[in-house]
Amino acid sequence: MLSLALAGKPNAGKSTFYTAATRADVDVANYPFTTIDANRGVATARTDCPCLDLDERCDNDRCHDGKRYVPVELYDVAGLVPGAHEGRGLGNQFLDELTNADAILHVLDASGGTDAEGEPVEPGSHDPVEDVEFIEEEMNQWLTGIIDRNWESVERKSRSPDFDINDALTDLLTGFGATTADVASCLRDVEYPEDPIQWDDDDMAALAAAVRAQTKPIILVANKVDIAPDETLQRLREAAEVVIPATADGELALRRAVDAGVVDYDPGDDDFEIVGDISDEQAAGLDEIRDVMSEHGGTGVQTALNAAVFDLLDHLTAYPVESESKWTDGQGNVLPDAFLLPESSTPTDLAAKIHSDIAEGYLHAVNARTDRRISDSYELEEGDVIKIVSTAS
Ligand SMILES: Nc1nc2c(ncn2[C@@H]2O[C@H](COP(=O)(O)OP(=O)(O)O)[C@@H](O)[C@H]2O)c(=O)[nH]1
Ligand SMILES: [Mg+2]
Repeated sequence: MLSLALAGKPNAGKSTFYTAATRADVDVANYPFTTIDANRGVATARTDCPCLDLDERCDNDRCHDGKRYVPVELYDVAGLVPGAHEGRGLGNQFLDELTNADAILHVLDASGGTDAEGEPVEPGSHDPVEDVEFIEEEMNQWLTGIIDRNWESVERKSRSPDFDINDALTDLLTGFGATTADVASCLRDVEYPEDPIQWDDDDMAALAAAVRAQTKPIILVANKVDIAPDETLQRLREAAEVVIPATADGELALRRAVDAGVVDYDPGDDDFEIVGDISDEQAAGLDEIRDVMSEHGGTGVQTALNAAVFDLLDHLTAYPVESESKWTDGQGNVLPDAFLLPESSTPTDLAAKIHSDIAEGYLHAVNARTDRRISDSYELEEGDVIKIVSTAS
């Protein structure tokens, strides 16, 4: 499963985001280090279900009237403070936990109500633009330290006649989630001395920055947009490539209202409907959320998850079926499964996701939308419905 991590200072709203996105029960409180251990839960990416092209919507649990929710793993990790790479706060533990993530959602308090150390302060008294690069800088420095501390092993290997710098660095960085291809691509981007003994701190820092960017892309979630000045949002947009305005609190309130049966809302919708009895106070609260949503096209929580999965990580959704005419599995369930795969994945990649036996017995695949057999090198597209023909199925 794809894995996303929520990173940021204490008090930015990570646990609120996590609770809303997974609806798991974690401590949400207004003081640093509430989240001591990594919390791991299941959130979802939202996409259009292929059943929109059928006469009837499918009755899959993860499809709400054509809105399909595909599971992704979400980590709520301990808050990071400046100097974490030197072990400040819960620094190293936090950074270790990020190693498992495919992408990072940097949750930032856009209201300016969290200071440089992650302590709650009067909103507006800290400039969040100063924090935009903080996560990547901490990670870069932390990774530089790891490379530096392990450099001797690379130097030792370099004395061997069949030394290959790419292999040696992959060995060093594999724990960080870097593949041979990642390392090769990073080495193309940075200039470095041939002989590992000649590498200095700057070379290691450049490699660390490249590997971090390659393996841990970051998206900025400008949280607490309900109390953030427009002017700050504007400057955040200038300071970061992708900024998703969000109100994690608003999303959590909506999901609780849905649970209570008083609101009709699907995560990622840009509006909601009140369908039950609520107090005047609740109505006023929901009105405020509605105003924020209409300004930003929703609460931003689902938007951020989607941006990470579909834009940052370039994934697509494919739906394996047994029957290419009915789009069902063997039990008659319509569109039973959805898999997230990297762009340019092929039917054999999908087969491997389903089961190793299916992949081993792979014969060919059929595009259920066209009823045509597709080649092994066919590149899957978002929303493809595919029958894998395998000796194992
Ligand atoms: N106004 C506002 N407050 C929020 C929002 N999201 C979270 N908070 C509040 O910010 C505080 C810290 O949230 P928490 O999720 O514990 O932050 P964490 O330390 O990053 O996990 C809590 O009081 C939340 O209720 C939001 O969208 N708007
Ligand atoms: Mg927390």
